[in-house]
Amino acid sequence: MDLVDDRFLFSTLRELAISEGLDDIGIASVDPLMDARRALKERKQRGLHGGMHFTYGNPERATSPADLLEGAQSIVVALRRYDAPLSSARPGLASVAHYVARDEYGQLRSGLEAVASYLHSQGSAAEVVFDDNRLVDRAIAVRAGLGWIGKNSMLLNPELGSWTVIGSVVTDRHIVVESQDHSDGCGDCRRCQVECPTGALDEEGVLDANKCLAWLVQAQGIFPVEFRVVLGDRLYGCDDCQTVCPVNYGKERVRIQASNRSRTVELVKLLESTDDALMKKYEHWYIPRRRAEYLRRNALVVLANVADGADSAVESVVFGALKSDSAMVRAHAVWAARQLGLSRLFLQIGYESLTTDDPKGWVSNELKMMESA
Ligand code: B12
Ligand code: SF4
Ligand code: SF4
Repeated sequence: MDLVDDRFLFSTLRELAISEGLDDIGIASVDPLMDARRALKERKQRGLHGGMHFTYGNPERATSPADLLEGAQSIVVALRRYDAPLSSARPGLASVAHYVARDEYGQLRSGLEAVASYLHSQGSAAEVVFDDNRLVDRAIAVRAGLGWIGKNSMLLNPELGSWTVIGSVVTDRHIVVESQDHSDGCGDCRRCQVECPTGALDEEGVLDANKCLAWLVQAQGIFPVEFRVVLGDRLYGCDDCQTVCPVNYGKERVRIQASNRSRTVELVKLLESTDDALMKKYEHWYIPRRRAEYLRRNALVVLANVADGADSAVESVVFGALKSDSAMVRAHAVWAARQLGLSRLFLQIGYESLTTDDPKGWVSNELKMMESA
C-alpha cells in the first residue's frame, strides 16, 4: 500500500472518528516506547510511583505496543475532548474531576470501536486499547503527533488543550502518514508547577504520586494527614494543574446535553448511603479493592474541610461514622470530628468502643495525634 492510499485511509478514519464523537486522531508505529519505559523504571526506582501498579506493574509490557495484537503494524490513536469546568463546588458539597463527571471513557470506547469495525470491514485485525496497563497512552499519543507532554505531565494538544481522554486501535494494517512534532510547547511557562497545591510537579514533567491528590484519593490505607486539609473539596480526582494551564484557555467545549452525572456530591447523603448503594452509584470510579470504606474515608476528610460542624445533619453522619465497623472509617471520623469541633462525640461513644477492633491501630493513632496536637 503506498502513501496516497494511506492518506486516503487516514482521512476516512479521521472523518469516521469525528462523526463518532472523537476529536482528533493520529497514527503511530508499534516500535517500543523507550522514553516511557525509562521513565517508568526510573520513577519506580525513586519511589515516585507511590505504590501504583497500572503501567508501573510491568514497564516492559506497557511500552511494547507490538505485543498488543498478533501481527500489529500501526496504532490509530484518538483524543476525545470532555466538558470544560462549569462551576466550582459550594459549601457542604464535594467536587469530582471533570473526566468522571460523565461517562467519557464509554464515549471514547464507542468511537474507537467504530474505527476498529471499519478496519475489520477492510480485512484488517484491530483491537481497542485505552486506559489499560498494557500501554502508556500519553507516550503513544505524542508519537502519533497529537501533542506534547507538558510540565504537568498531561498530553497537550495545540487545538484541544488537555481536557481529553486518550485511546487507541491497534491494527495489523500498516499505515504510514506524516505526523507533526509538537515538542516544547510549554516554553518558559511553569504555572502548573507553581499552582499544584502539594508540590507534586516540582520536577518538570515528572509527577510525584506520593504527593498527587488524584492518586492519594485512590490509594489504599489511611489518607496521609499532611494532605488532608489541602485536599479541600476534592472527593475524586484533581484538575488544578489543567485549570491553570494557559494552553487550555479558550479551548473549552461545553456540551449542551444534560449531564447524567453530577460534578458535585452531597457529602451528607453519601455518608448516609449503604455500601451497596455507594458502590452502585460510583461503579465507574477506581476505588481500592472495590470497598465503600474508601469512599467514606475521602468523604469524611472532605466533610471536615467544607462542612459546618454546627449543622445537625453533619453531626449525625460523623456520629454514625464513629460507630462504623470499619476501623478506617472510624479513624477518619475521629479526624473529621476534631476538625469540625465535634470532639465531644468521643465521650458519648467512649474511647473503648472507638478503639475496639482496630487491628492496625489506626483509630488509636488518630486519637494519639489529636492529644499531642
Ligand atoms: C497511572 C495514571 C495516573 C496516575 C499517575 C499519573 C502520571 N502523571 O503518571 C494518577 C492516579 C496520579 C493519575 C492522575 C490523573 N490522570 Co491518569 N493515568 C494513569 C495511567 C493509567 C498511566 C500513566 C503512566 O503510565 N504514567 C507513567 C509516566 C512515566 O508516564 P508520563 O507521565 O506520560 O511520562 C512521560 C513524561 O513524564 C515525559 N517526560 C519525562 N521527563 C520529562 C521532562 C519534561 C520537562 C517534560 C515536559 C516531560 C517529561 O516523558 C514520559 C514518557 O513519555 C494512564 C492511562 C495509561 N494506560 O496510560 C492515565 C492517564 C494518563 N490519566 C489521565 C487523566 C485524565 C488523569 C487526571 C487528569 C485525572 C484527574 N483529573 O484527576 C490526573 C492528572 C494528573 C497528572 N498531572 O498527570 C489521562 C490523561 C489524558 C491526557 N490528555 O493527558 C490518561 C492517559 C488516561 C486516558 N486514557 O485518557 N493518572
Ligand atoms: S492532579 Fe492536582 S495534585 Fe496532582 S499534580 Fe495535578 S495539581 Fe498537583
Ligand atoms: S501550565 Fe504552563 S508549563 Fe504547565 S503544562 Fe500548561 S503550558 Fe506547560
